[in-house]
Amino acid sequence: MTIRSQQELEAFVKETVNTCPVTDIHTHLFAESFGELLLWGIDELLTYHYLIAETFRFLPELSYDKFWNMSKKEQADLIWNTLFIENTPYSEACRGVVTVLNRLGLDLSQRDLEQYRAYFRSQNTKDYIDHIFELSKVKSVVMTNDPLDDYERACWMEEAPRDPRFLAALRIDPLLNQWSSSWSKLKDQGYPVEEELTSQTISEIKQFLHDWIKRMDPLYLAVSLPDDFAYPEESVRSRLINECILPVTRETGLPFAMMIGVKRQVNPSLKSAGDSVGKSDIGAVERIVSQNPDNKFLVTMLSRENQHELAVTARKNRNMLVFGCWWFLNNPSLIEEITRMRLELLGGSVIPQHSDCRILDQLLYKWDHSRQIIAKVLCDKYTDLFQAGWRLEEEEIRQDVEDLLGGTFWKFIGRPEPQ
Ligand code: RAT
Ligand code: ZN
Repeated sequence: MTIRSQQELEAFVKETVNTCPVTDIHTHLFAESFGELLLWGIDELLTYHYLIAETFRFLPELSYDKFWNMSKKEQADLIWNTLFIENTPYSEACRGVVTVLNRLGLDLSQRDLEQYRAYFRSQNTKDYIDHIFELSKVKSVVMTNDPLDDYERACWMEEAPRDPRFLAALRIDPLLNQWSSSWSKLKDQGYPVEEELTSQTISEIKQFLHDWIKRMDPLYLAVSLPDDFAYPEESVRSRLINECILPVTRETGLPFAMMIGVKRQVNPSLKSAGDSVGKSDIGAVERIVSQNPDNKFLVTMLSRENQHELAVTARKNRNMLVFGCWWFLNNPSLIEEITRMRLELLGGSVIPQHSDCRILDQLLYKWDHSRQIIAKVLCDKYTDLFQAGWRLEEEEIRQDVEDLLGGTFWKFIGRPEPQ
């Protein structure tokens, strides 16, 4: 059906974006078979590392040690009181908790944390997972899978039946960023490697990657990289990229996902909340993608200052797909600005958003909030076309939205989208 008016256009775009099933291409969520790695519920929501960092800002007297020695429940109580009772929860991470509680139908007028806890206690994991996927209209999520984590590795070794909603991504941060301590872990797994990158070590690392690719069936290999990431350079990381990661991803056809611009542990006292951001050199991205045209790259950058040049670099290199508004960029004002700019430079050849959820329930807010903005930006783009006399079919809009919320990713990785 042809859209006849601007009003019709707006209503149709909003409805379509709000109901279209999503493939969430980067999360830290886990399927039920991963046991304690799957996080959900109010105490997990409240102790999200984004909220921990915010809490310390309001409690200058609170010692870091005192906080970290508290139980999870005590930490959650303190965060709730500080950010939700004593202050108004309008930061994006706080607003997220409010959206989740609201979407679950809990009574926000009471602000009664114990009542919320009682609700979550009454849920069982299996049904709750189904409920969240249904409510958020997320079709599948890509996990972050670390083969050097002992607990996680044991889960993979059990070969439990896979939940098709939870897809794998092989994360290789320890390999690329901490080789001096990781090499012995490969050795413990039976790969005869040494710290020095001898030819045997290189071929054993490649074997390690091939074995884990076979075991996990990941959709891509991924790494987060520091703000001073350089390529090429004289470094262990660059050698590992050139001699292991690029050949293995080329052979297997898997994309190499680079998440660039994190300054790890600028405040170690904040532990998992202690990482920050730095502007990176787009030249490193340009060089790695253009010198390796037979490799596929998924790229996101953490600094706002890198976003425009990142989009331009994607215009020049079709083996690269930009994805998501990552971490400190996952805020409405920045998502809007970045999404608008990306659609203007790249049309639909982009993945506008991923959630980065660590706690299952967060799917509700991260996607609700992002859908709102994606719909708004798309409406503006379609309105510009409409006013210039271009007439759109509903089916065309539906297709665009499906592509932005998953289709473009599946086409890029060259796999059929699971139905
Ligand atoms: O957004 C986050 O939760 C960060 O802590 C990181 O996990 C980041 O997304 C990453 O994947 O390294
Ligand atoms: Zn992440």
